[in-house]
Amino acid sequence: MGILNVTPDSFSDGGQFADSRAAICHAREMITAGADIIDVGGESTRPGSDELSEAEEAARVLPVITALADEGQVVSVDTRHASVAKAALAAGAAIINDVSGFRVPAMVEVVAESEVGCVVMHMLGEPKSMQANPEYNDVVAEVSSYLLAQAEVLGQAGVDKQRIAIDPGPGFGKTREHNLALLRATAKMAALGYPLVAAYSRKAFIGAITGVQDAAQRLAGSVAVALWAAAQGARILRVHDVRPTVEALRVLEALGADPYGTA
Ligand code: HH2
Repeated sequence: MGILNVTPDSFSDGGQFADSRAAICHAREMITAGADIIDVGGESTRPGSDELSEAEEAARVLPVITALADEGQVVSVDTRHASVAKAALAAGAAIINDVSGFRVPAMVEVVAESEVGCVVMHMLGEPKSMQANPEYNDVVAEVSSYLLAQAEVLGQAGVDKQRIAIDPGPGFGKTREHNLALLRATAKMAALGYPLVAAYSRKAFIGAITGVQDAAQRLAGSVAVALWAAAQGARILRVHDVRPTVEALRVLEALGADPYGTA
C-alpha cells in the first residue's frame, strides 16, 4: 500500500503532493514500483494536528481518487469522516482506511451500505492529544481486543469478515516502547483472524532508534521494519517508499521466507 498524502502538513511529505497533478503522478510512480493499493489521505493525523473541515478534506482527495480509480487502480481513502468516505466510494475508492477505527457509527454505516473493504486502526484518544503520556497495562492485549471488538461492531452491522483488515496504529497514542512491543507481537496479531496492516513507515520511533531526525530520510529503518513485519505475517505494508520496500520483499521471497503470510 503506497501512501499518498494530498496534504500541506503531513509529517514526512507534507506539501510534496498537495497539488492533484503531482499527487496523481506520484501514485503512478508507486504503482509502477509495485504498489497494489494507493492510500489517499487529505487530512494529516500526525500528533498535535488540528481537525480539518470535511469539505476541505473532500476537495483535496476526490479529484485524485477519481483519476486513479478511472485508471483502474485500487484506491483506499484514509479518512475518519463519513461524508468524505461516502464521496470517496462514489468516486471509485475500494477501501476505507479509518484511523479512528470505525468508532463513529456513521462510518460503520458507510461500510455496511457498500461492498468495499476497510482497515480498522487502533488510536488512543485523538491526534491533538494522543501522544500526551499514553498508558497501557498490556499494549498488545489492549490493542488486540479493541481491534477485535471494532471488527465485531462491523460484523454486527453486516460487514463480511473477508472485507476487514486490522492495524495496531503505530504512533497513535503509543510510545516508542509500545510501538516496539506491537511490532514484536506481529505474528500474534497476524493470527487474530484478519489481515494485518503494518504501517510503521518513517514514524518517529524509527527516528528515535536510528537517530535520523528528518522523517523523509528514515528509509533504511522503515524497510527493516517492513521486512520484519512481512516475515512475521503482516499482509499489507503501508509505506511511503514503495520501490525499495518491494525490492527488499523480493529478496525476502528469494530466501524462502513467506512475506505475504500465505503459507
Ligand atoms: N498512519 C498515518 C495515516 N494513516 N492509516 C493506517 N491504517 N495506519 C497508520 O499507521 C496510519 C494511517 C500517519 O502517517 P502519514 O499518512 O504518513 O502522515 P500524516 O498523518 O501526517 O498525513
